[in-house]
Amino acid sequence: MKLGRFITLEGGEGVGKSTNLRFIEQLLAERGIEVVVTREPGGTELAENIRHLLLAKHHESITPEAELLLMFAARSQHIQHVILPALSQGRWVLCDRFTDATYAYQGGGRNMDIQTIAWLEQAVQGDLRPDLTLLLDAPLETGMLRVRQRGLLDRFESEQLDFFERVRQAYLRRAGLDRQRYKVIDASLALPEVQEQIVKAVDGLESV
Ligand code: Z5A
Repeated sequence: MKLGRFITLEGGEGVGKSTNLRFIEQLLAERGIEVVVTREPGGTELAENIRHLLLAKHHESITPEAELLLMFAARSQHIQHVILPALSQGRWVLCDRFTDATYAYQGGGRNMDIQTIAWLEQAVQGDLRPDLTLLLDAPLETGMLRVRQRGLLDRFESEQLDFFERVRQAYLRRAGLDRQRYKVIDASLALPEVQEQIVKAVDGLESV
């Protein structure tokens, strides 16, 4: 049984997910809402180990199929041990990336079959879907510049520009299919303006 609300933050590299995750956490706390903040891949001990495997650079290349299955293996642990228990206790869950990232990175970026992703989604999640997905969208150069200023790049961040363009387009396509659940936020604006859009989207969810 699900009582709390499930909010996910999505978008490409450096669009401000982590920054705005902290902002939303504070916003909800001010309204007296108990919130669990978490991330994917990760969120449990085992899932964080899988995250490390996925982000590190290895001598052996990871096949797209292995990457996809590892994402869902981590997600299964995360859902059963963190997300569902919190929601069933009435707490809200705020998650940095979820299955939309799989559609965008493995589906869009790696050109993997969408039906296979949809099958795994159903098998691992059952009916669980986010109540609200904030898609932080910005031109590639904006996010890339922010990430590169940070220093060393992980395995995903080392991909080519056309990979990230496919990821961005896949996100926007999905958002276009369900305007109720997705709110596209213009993340190229200055932070106060980005956060103004976020407050509106979260207010919309609260009043539902
Ligand atoms: N992945 C996948 O392939 N499939 C899946 O199913 C899932 C994930 C779940 C996880 O990385 C990787 O896993 C990810 C996709 C893949 N690939 N990559 N890369 P992650 O989510 O942990 O890392 P990330 O996307 O690379 O996040 P990030 O680089 O940390 O970016 P961010 O959280 O969106 O940005 P930030 O740290 O909040 O902001 C970056 C900088 O910009 C920082 O200095 C801020 O102060 C600054 N900033 C933020 N907003 C603004 C504005 N509005 N103006 C100016 N400056 C700003």
